[in-house]
Amino acid sequence: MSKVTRSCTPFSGQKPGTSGLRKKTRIFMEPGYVETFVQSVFNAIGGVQDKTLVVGGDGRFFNAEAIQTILRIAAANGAARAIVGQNGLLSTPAASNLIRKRKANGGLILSASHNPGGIDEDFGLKYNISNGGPAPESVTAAIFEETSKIAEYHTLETDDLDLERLGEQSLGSMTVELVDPVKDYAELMRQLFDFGKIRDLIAGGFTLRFDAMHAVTGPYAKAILEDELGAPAGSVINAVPSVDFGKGHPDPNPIWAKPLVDLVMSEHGPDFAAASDGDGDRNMILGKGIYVTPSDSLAILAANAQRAPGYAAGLAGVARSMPTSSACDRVAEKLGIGCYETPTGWKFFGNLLDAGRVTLCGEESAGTGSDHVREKDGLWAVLLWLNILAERAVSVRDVLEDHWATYGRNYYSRHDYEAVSADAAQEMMADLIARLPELEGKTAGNCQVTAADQFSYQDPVDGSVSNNQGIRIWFAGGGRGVLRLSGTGTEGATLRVYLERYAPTDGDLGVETQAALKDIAEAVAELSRLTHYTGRTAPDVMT
Ligand code: G16
Repeated sequence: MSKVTRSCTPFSGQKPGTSGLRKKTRIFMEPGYVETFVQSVFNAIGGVQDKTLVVGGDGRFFNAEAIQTILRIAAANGAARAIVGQNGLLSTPAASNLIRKRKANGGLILSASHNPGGIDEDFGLKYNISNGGPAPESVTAAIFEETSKIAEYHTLETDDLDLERLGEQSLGSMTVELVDPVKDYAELMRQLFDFGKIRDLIAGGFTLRFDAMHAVTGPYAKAILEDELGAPAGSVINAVPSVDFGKGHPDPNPIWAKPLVDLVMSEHGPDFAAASDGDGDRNMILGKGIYVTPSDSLAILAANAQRAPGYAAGLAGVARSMPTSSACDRVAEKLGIGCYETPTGWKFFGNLLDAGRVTLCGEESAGTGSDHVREKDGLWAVLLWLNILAERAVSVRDVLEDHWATYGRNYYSRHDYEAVSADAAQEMMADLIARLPELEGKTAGNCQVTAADQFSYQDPVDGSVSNNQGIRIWFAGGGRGVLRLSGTGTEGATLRVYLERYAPTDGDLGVETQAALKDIAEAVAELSRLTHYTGRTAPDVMT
């Protein structure tokens, strides 16, 4: 086994987006691509000499091969230890937990999240820092800077490791420790929730279905929901992770998890259903005959978290991404706790969590989490919901309707226009930005604009500023439209249009969501000249 230094030239476009580097798998498979990116990460963080790293991914195509490459580079750069999930598997929240629990210096997580997997689909790689959370913008900017000037990388010439064998192996002078991906995570969940109560609920006949979408949460959900909490075998479906997610799209939303939605809407649907994504950090919550929007789910969890032992002391505060509905703001106000509005990207919650300013965070993109790790956590959200349902002994629908009756309802939907020409999308945004100052007072369809701006964020902990984080348009009556371009797509541009309208407690709380938002959707399309620029008249996905 010998250490070698290979000269290389930079690959263009190794720029981390909303959540790490995401590209087509074939791009990651180009000779030297993973090597240069990983070496650039190590260069940007001051090297990995004597450091401990956690490495794992969602099991998609090329996961295992990329892990072998990462381990060689880490060893050749002098890392002391790599803690790796058996067979290269670690859900994103489980990786975050391991970084924290084992006091690792950081971690490399391989995932393109909810994007499909396969040689012609997507792959991703991101670096998480020692708090267990995604690297902040200062670090991702330094990584990108390194990728643009990299001239050599260090690696080992050696055979592949056996990623199945639990325990320690040596790779040069680095120790590689293969761990059970589920054990530590399950232990953490046991500390946060009343497993006895949830077990009693299920034993009493409460039925549930969890769709792991052929992705990484399968083993976690089986171990926790079936083996430990007593849900009957078969309650967790699509539970075996596969490299191409069963040729599916592991995105837990009403479009891609439609069979689950159809099931809960049917006569024989379970009392509770949920799904998680490729790497296990997203969640979708459903009850008999009802879908809970991620924004409502965050608000409901914030209002009820104290019913779970891990949150019995109350919440320090809550945070949500800017495009997420303001439903949780109303809960924070009632609880008299802080509420923060951050740009899209879980990395922006890290400082608030570390500083103890917030306990719960969430996003419209099906992400909810707490200070137990520094990533969003799909199964955690499911367990918190189950704990609340066990305590309140009412249905999901009752919880939701009771919430609206108490706080009013924030009607909410996101419309995605996928694989739009990147140039057209940029032009559309630039045109709208140029016209922002003149929008106030304008009428579009049935809506009148009251204000419009671009969202900027100043981190209250370290003072860093992030500009250009999305266009906001407010309408008379309290409606809002937000437009931004996704930072996680791999093909052209994905335009996201976020729509929201508030109905007070004495307003109409039972309208169909898209009907409630129709006027705002039309106004936003008109003001942004969406069809003119994109050629689209309807979104590809509505969540
Ligand atoms: C990532 C980020 C989230 C973000 C989501 C969508 O999630 O961690 O914070 O909300 O992408 O981002 P965008 O709108 O830019 O596509 P994940 O689950 O994909 O890692």
